[in-house]
Amino acid sequence: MEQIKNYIRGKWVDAKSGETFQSINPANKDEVIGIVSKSGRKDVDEAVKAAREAYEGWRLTPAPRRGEILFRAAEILLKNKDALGKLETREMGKVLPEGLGDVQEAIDMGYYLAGEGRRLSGETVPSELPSKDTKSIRVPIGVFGLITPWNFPIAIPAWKIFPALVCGNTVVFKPSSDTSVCAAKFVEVLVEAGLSKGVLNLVHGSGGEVGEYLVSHPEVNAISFTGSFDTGKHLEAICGAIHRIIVTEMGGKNAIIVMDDANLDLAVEGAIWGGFGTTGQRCTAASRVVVHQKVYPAFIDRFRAAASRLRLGDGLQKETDVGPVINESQFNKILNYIEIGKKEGATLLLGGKAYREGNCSKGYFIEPTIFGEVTPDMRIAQEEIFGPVVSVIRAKSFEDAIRTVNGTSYGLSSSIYTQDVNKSAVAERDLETGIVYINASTIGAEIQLPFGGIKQSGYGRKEAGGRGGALDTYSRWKVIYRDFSGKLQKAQIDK
Ligand code: UN1
Repeated sequence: MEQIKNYIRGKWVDAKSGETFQSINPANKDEVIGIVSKSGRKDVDEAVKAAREAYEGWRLTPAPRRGEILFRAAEILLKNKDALGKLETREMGKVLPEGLGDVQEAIDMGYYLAGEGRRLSGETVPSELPSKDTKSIRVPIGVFGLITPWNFPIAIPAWKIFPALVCGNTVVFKPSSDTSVCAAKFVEVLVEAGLSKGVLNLVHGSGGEVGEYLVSHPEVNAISFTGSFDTGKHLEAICGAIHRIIVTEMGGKNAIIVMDDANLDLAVEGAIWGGFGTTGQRCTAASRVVVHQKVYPAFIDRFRAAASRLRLGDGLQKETDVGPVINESQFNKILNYIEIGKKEGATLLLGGKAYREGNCSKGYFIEPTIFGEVTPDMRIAQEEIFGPVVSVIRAKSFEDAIRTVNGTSYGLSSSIYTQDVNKSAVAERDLETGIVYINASTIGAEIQLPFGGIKQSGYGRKEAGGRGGALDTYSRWKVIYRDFSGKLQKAQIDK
């Protein structure tokens, strides 16, 4: 079992209180993965101070040098991919291929942003005057507080930490306490890659105590947060009052539209993978499927049949398709939503309860659950459940389907299965989400494109990815005018 410490000013240190908490395997509650330092305000103070002091040196480190460290980090991640993927499965529960995929996403992000260290380009544009040059350049923002969730324990930290670093910011990283061990292993990789002390600091602990204090800390310049809407909104209010930049990414109620001309094989596979992949614990999960009434019965039959074949179990086992959910409070929350669905009058078509067979008795397993005849206003069609529960909604027409998809307070990802090029173009234009997929599920965003949602799914700049989500989020524009005429200003103005 691992002893997991904070990493502050280049040293692994215990929390000042000396207290600890446990990180456990959600597939087997008896297995403790790590004993983790339980931090408080004083630890955050130390970490922020270290990041502040390291900022000058890091800001002035040439961006290509900063990028080289990310390149080395990607190489080390690649070398350790197998072990890290397995650790993800043990600490978070996702099946091993997904754990490996998560590490791969961090590797991709590392290589991609290492290259940005040699670009980080701004613009040069002509001036109105003959002897003046004008340009915009990207500069760092300062000390970034980064708060990450448990569902992508290495990828999402990479989404935030890599661009923050390549742009010249220093970082205080507060990962979810459910995946503290993965977070520490990721920081170890960056340390091995050659980061100098204080540039990246890690503080473990609860969101309410450590996270919130970090967000409001006077020496922090900006925050990036991924998590629930309620927490994100609360943090936005704190930042609004103290004039602090915050980027939030807060989940979704994503939907797949299945039109009457859809290739149903593709649509069913998309609904399975989008609804039950990562046990439904993605902010991009396809928790609603909106099906044209003409193909509703056929879709339901095939979707239910395919979902009933999914095998629950420990994600390290080859035959497992769906792992556990992350912890007891999520487990109870999801089961409660299933009860809400039943009370609201939706038809339970599959699953609907905890799963305790065989070696699943010691974990937080919930059967893949499908509700049919869901109406768009039911709570199970409006609220984020973050578990293996899919609501199928009948649509009268294409327009009705678009209206239903748009009719929630979230706006992260959506998808349409159709063979009609015109309908796909209208969907692309009218679906009110940050990401739209055509003939593919709502999940599977790639790191070289911006990632983030609208409405309650996201606030501020894009969370991650591409130049729009990585560079624009972690740098700011500075505009330079240089006059080399040697003439008085007044003499130059002839307008
Ligand atoms: C999240 O769940 O917070 O597109 C992000 C996807 C993943 C990202 C999910 N690459 O499904």
